[in-house]
Amino acid sequence: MLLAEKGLAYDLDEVDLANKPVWFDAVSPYSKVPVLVHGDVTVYESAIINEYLDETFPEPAMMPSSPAQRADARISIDFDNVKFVPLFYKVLLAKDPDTRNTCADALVDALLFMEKNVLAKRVDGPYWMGETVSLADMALYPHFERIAVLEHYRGITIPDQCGALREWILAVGERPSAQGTSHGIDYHIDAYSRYADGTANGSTAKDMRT
Ligand SMILES: N[C@@H](CCC(=O)N[C@@H](CS)C(=O)NCC(=O)O)C(=O)O
Repeated sequence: MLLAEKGLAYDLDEVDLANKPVWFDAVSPYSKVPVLVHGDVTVYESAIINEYLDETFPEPAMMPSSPAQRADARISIDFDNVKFVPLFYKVLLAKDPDTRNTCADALVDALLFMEKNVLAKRVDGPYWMGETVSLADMALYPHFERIAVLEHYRGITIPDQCGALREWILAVGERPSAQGTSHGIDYHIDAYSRYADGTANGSTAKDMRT
C-alpha cells in the first residue's frame, strides 16, 4: 500500500509460505513476509519497512509534522504490532475453549480501546490521524481488511460501539492503494485456515503459540 501511495515502481514476489522458495531464507532472517530489497539494502518487519520507505522517499510525507502527533501514530503502530496482531493469531490458534474465550475478550477490548482512545477522539478527517493518510493507516488497515476471518472462524465481530472504526475501514478501503493491493475475503479465509484448524507450523504460528 505504501509503495502505491508513494507512486513507486516495484516488483512483487508473492511467497508461498507453505512452500518457501530456497532464496527466501537468505533474504528474510525471520523467515517471514514482507521483506523489502532495495538495491543492496534489505529491510524486514512491516512497520520498519514503512519507516524506511518514508525516510528514503519523503514525498508525499506519511507521518504528521508535529512530534506529538508522530508519537501518537507510533503508539498506534506499536499497539497493532504488540497487542492486536498477536491476539488475532492467538484466538485462531487457541485450541481449548477457555483460552479462545480469553483471547476473544482481549481482542474485543483492543477494538474498543482503538475506538475510544484514538478514533473517537480525532478532530477531523476520515483517517487514523485525521485529515491526512499516514503510516498508521498503512500499518493497521491490512489487518482490518481481513477482520472477517475472525467472524468466519471464531464468530468475533467488530462491536456496535465501534462506529468510528467502521468508518475508518471504509475510508481507507476506498483509497486506490488499498483497492489495488487488497485480496478478497475468500483469499484470507483460505490463507488462515491452517491457523484455525491448528495445523499451521510456520514461523508465525511458532511465535504466537508461545
Ligand atoms: N511483525 C511482522 C510479522 C510478519 C508475519 O507474521 N508474516 C507472516 C505472514 S502474515 C509470515 O510471513 N509468516 C511466515 C510463517 O508463518 O512461516 C511484520 O509486521 O512484518
